[in-house]
Amino acid sequence: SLTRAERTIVVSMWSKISTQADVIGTETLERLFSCYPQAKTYFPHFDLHSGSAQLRAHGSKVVAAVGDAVKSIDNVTSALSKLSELHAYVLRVDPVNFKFLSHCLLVTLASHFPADFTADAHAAWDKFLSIVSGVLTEKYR
Ligand code: HNI
Repeated sequence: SLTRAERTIVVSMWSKISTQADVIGTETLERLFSCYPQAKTYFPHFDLHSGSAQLRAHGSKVVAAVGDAVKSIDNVTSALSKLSELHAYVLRVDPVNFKFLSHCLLVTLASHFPADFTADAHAAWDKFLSIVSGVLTEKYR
C-alpha cells in the first residue's frame, strides 16, 4: 500500500487534475488507442476518432473512477468493486491493457503538470495506478 507521503502526493495532485478531468481522460484514451491500437478491439461500438463525443464521455468516466479511488485511497478495493466485476465478468479486458492505460495516464499527467510531476510524484502515481489496476483485475483469478 501507499506510504503517507505517496498518499499526500496523489491526493494533492488530484485536486488539480479533477478540474481538467475531461481533458485528461480524453487525452489518455487518445494516447492509448494510438500507441496500443489493440486496445481498440474492446470498443468496436465507439467512434474512436480524436476528440469524438464518445471518447470524451468515456474519458471523463474513467478519470471520475480514478477520482473515486483517490477519495477512498485507503480502501480502493471497495470503492471500485462494481467496476472490478464489470471489467472481469462482462468486458473481459485482457489485464495487460491496464498497464498500457496507466502508462498513458502517467504520460498525460507529466505533460499537463510538468512542475508537479517530480520523480517522487511519478513513483507515487505509478504505484497508485498499479493498485487501481490490481483491483480492477483481481476478479480474473
Ligand atoms: Ni474501463 C467501462 C473505468 C480500464 C474497457 N471503465 C468503464 C466505465 C468506467 C471504467 C468508469 C464505465 C462503467 C459504467 O458505465 O458503469 N476502466 C476504468 C478504469 C480503468 C479502466 C478506472 C483503469 C484505470 N477499461 C479499462 C481498460 C479497458 C477498458 C484498460 C480496455 C482497453 N471500460 C472498457 C470498456 C467499457 C468500460 C470496453 C464499456 C464502454 C461502454 O460504454 O460500452
